[in-house]
Amino acid sequence: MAPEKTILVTGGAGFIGSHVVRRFVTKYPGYRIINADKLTYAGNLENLTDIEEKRNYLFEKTDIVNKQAVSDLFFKYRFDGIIHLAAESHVDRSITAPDEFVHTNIVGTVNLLNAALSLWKEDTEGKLFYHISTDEVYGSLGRVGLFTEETAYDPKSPYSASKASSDHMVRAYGHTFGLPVIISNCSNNYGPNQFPEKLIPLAINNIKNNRSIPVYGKGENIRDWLYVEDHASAIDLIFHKGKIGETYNIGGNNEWKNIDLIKLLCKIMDRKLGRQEGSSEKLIIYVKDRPGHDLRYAIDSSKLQNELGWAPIPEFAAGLEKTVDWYLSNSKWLERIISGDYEKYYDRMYSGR
Ligand code: NAD
Ligand code: TDX
Repeated sequence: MAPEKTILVTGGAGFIGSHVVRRFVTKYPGYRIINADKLTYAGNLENLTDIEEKRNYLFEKTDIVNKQAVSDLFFKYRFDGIIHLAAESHVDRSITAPDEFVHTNIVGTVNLLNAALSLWKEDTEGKLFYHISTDEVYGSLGRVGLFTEETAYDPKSPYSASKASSDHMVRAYGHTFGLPVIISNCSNNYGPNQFPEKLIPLAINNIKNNRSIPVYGKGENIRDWLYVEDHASAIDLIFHKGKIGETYNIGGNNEWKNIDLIKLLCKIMDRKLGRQEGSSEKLIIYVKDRPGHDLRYAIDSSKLQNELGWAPIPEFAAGLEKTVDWYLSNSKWLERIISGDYEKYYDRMYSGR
C-alpha cells in the first residue's frame, strides 16, 4: 500500500529530532518517515533503537551540505513534507568554530530548499517545508518583555546568526518562489537524549560523577525551558494544522535563572542518589562567562496556544525529575558518549575556565 505521506525529518538522530521521529513513526503508521542525518558528534542512532525496526521508518545517512546527496534523496523518495531539524546546535561550539554552523545551518538549509523547489515545482498542493528554529534569533531580552512572532531579529552568536540566516532564506523561498513554508522558533529544550554538552545533562552527569558544575558568569542568565516532548507535540500540531507562510513561537512560559535551576537540580539529584541534602550544591563553581552571553530568553507562545490549541504538559519540577530518572537509568547511553569525542571537547572547552 502506498504511504499516505512520505516525510523527511532531517537531524532525526539528534536530541529533538529523535523525539519527533519517534512520535511520527508511532502515531502515524500510514506515513513513511525518512530520517536523514549526517551523524555528527551529536547524532546518535541509539536514540531510536526502540523504533528502528518499524516498517514505516527508514534511515539515510546524509550530509545536507552535500548538494548532490540531497538532490538524490529527494529524487529517491519524492517527499510530501519536510521537517528540518538538522543543525549545528551548540552556542559554545559556534564561538570556537563558527564555519560548520555556516555550512550546515545556512548552506544545508538552502540545499534542502532548492531540492524541495525543484521537486514540487508548480504543484505545491499538500506539500510543506517546515523549518525548526530557535528563539535565539531574536537576540537577548532585558529583565522584562517576551519574544513574539513580530520581534525583530537580532542574533548575537554565530549559532543564532546562522539560524537567523536560515530562517530568512526559508521565508525568502516562500515569498519569492511560493514554496509552502512554515517556521517555528522554540525556547530551550530539556529531556531525555540531550547531548551532555548542554547545561542540564552536563550538570546531571557531573553531579553523578562528583565533578564540579561550571556555571558561566554569575549564573544570572535566564532561559525559558520546555520539555522536549512538548516541543515534539507542537511540531506535530504545526505540521498538520499550521498555516502556510506563518511563524509560530513555542515556549514553556517557564523562566529560570541558571543558578536557581542548577540548585533545584542539585536537590533532585541529592534525593535520587541518596546523598545528604546540600552535598551536590557544593560542586557548583563559577567559571569565565560565555563571550557575548545573552542575558534572557522568554517566549510568548499565545499565538500557538490560541490558534492551534497547543499547551505544554509537565510542570518543570516533574519534567526535570523525569529527565534525571532517564539519565540515571540510561547510564550506558551517557557513558558511551562521554568516552568518545565528547571528553576531548569537554577538556578543550573547560580547561581554560
Ligand atoms: P542536536 O545537536 O542534538 O542534533 C542535531 C542533529 O543534526 C544531529 O543528529 C546531527 O548529526 C545532525 N546534523 C548536523 N549536521 C548535519 C548535516 N550537515 N547533515 C545532516 N545532519 C546533520 O540538536 P537539537 O538540540 O536536537 O536541535 C535540533 C534543531 O532544533 C536545531 O535546528 C536547533 O537549532 C533547533 N532548536 C533546538 C533547541 C534546543 O534547546 N536544543 C531549541 C530551539 C530550537
Ligand atoms: O556548562 C555550562 N554552564 C552554563 O552556565 C553550559 C553548557 C551552559 N551554561 C549556561 C549558558 C546558558 O545561559 O546555561 C544556559 C543554557 O546553556 P546551553 O544549554 O548551552 O543552551 P543555550 O545556549 O541557552 O542554547 C540552547 O537553547 C536554544 C540550545 O543549545 C540551542 O540549540 C537552542 O537553540
